[in-house]
Amino acid sequence: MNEIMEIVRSKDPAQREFHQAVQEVVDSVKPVLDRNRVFRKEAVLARIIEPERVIMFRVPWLDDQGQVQVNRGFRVEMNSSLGPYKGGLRFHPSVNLGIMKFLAFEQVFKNALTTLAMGGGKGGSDFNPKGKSDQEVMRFCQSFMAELFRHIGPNTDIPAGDIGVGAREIGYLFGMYKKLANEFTGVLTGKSLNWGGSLIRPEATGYGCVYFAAEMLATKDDSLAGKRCLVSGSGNVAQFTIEKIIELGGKVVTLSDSSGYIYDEQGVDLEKLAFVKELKNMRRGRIQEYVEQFPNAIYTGAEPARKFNPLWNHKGDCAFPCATENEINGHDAQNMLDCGVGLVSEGANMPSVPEAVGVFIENKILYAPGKAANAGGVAVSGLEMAQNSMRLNWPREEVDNRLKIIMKSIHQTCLEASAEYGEPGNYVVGANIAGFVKVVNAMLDQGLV
Ligand code: NDP
Ligand code: 2IT
Repeated sequence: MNEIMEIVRSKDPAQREFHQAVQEVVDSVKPVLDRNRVFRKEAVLARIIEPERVIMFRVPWLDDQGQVQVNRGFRVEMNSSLGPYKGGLRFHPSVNLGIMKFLAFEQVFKNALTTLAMGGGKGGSDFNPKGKSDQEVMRFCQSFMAELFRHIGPNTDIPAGDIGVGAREIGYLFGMYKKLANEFTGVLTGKSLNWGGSLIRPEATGYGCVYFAAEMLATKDDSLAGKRCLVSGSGNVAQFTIEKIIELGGKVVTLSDSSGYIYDEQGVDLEKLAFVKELKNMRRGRIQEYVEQFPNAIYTGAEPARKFNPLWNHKGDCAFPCATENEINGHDAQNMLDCGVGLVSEGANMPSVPEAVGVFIENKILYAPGKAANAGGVAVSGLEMAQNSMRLNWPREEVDNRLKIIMKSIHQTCLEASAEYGEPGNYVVGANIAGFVKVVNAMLDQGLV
């Protein structure tokens, strides 16, 4: 195990997020390898941490001033033992190969947990969509796809959205793919409804994250009704997490973006949520505007140098981090416990640093890691692929029911795997072991490739 981590670190010393994601899985699966000589002999760990293929490419585009801009594009095809590579595209200035590899690695285990036939991948660019015109975003997406199209396909690799990639970007990317491939096919998920998208895909990650929380609470004969909830982010995942919490009777008191957060003691209701959706999805504004519209709320600007994030220092029962990786540090985790938080369900990928995860686990709160709790998004992407293959569209209730069944099954799988390996109730260990065993068995069936 130590040797594997040494290799991971020395081969790619700068890829800290990737080291972090691998370390967590390595720690979790140690008892599996101890019990299984074949896994050790076949060097499954060394194989699973190495991407099957990495594509890096130049993305040149012209801005509205006619200036040439150059970004870097990525697609990490991590593991295809369970199905074609599947995973989102992220457009954010922080994107680099280490971030892409951590996300692709997490995606492999997440997709395995969904019960659907999907391998894992991730891609994106260091392009920053903030402040860009629709025309600039379109030219960027077209240039990005001009290279990516030769590497993807409905049975090869199926990208979707992530941070900075929503319905607008998926539309431009799809249009360019269709032109280049001369094929109308389900090569991307998260498409708009009237040209191949699935009902519930926009809602799926947030809804699924709340369904998972409800499953965890049900193990304690509890529910979300009356719970005070702290939510971070205000994008796709946060918006539909809030919508479902409200529907199930909870009260959401926080929301954020990268500039700061709002605290609304009266709670974010459906009317306020509609404002947030319009603000973020249509006007692409800042969350600070919330307090101009609803003056009872308080806005606090982000200060990265601060030891802890005050968003996580409000009285609450449940927390739903839905912004980005490593947004909860050890201080934040301790503050959350001191404020009464007894459940954390991660909408974001790897939002908690290892120290924070340690605090949650030691204190035995209900803690669901992203690869289990946010799997609803990619699961409904899998359902979108199924519908595309059939050239049919399922009604809302059908997709939502399937999503509920999948989240329930992931919850059960995590509990069973954690109990089997002597750590009952530890969803981190459960998710990592269940995902790992499924992927590794498929890899071994398919030989040394
Ligand atoms: P969006 O782009 O829709 O929203 C992202 C939100 O997070 C925005 O509020 C954004 O603020 C904030 N944010 C982004 N980066 C940072 C940062 N460095 N610091 C603070 N805040 C930040 O993305 P999604 O809602 O789709 O994604 C949110 C998280 O959920 C990500 O971790 C993603 O990987 C994960 N996820 C997404 C899925 C999906 O289906 N979309 C599926 C599973 C997981 P700002 O507007 O200022 O940038
Ligand atoms: O992190 C994720 O699971 C996603 N961004 C969704 C991926 C997908 O293919 O729907």
